[in-house]
Amino acid sequence: MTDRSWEFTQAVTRRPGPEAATGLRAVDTGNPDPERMRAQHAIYVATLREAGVTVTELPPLKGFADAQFVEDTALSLPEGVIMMRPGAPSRLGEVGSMVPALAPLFKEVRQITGPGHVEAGDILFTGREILVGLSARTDAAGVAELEQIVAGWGHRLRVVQTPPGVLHFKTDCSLLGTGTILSTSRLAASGCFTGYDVVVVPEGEEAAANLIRVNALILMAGGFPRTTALLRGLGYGVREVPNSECALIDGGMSCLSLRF
Ligand code: CIR
Repeated sequence: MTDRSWEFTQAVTRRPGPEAATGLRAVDTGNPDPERMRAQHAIYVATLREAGVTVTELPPLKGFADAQFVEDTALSLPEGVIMMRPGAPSRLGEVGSMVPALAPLFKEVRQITGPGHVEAGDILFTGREILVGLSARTDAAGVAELEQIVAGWGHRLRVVQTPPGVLHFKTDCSLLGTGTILSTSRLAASGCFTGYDVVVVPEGEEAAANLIRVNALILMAGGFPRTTALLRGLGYGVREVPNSECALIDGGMSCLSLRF
């Protein structure tokens, strides 16, 4: 068990391909521009490197429009990696392609075999426990299978609820540091962060809640000036990464990498 679960030495990312234009989305506000998405993705990867991690970049995965959101396919823990079983049928096939990339990097590789589903966008490892939000993508059967695996590694798992209409649990929250969570007010109101220090995202900037703390830096999507000012005022080192294209298909900072 580590309390500094925001410290990382490595990350895995996958470059978006031309098919990213057709990625899944809850509300259609237009297709992302794959060329611009690639350019923004390159800035994201460069910022991860600035934060001090070694990044393994995988090539685009043909036939999978959402494959750049590698986070959803695997949960990385100090003991090993657990391959997920996405609840979105079009994303199930992404998992197999991640195994050969991840296996050499982890001591152990485990697998959610089903029939349940879990996407790691619904999982927040705070260092002291693993919070899993039930959602349209993550169900009780999947969480039960996950719990068996992580309990074997000595982790406590707590089941919580992803707010209705929100894609993933981590769409609405992030780990800012040891014992400190950034959350939307709608999620914080559920009481799931009792015992943590909670920083609430300013109203109207809810989409800023999905950020990543990587060593001394916070990577957050650009365009949320009040959240940026709030976090800088609290003493965090913040880097804004342009994310307009992934945002069109419901993707944020955490989805774009697997960190360990
Ligand atoms: C999806 O709907 O699966 C993708 N378009 C977005 C996935 C975002 N992933 C995440 O929040 N962890």
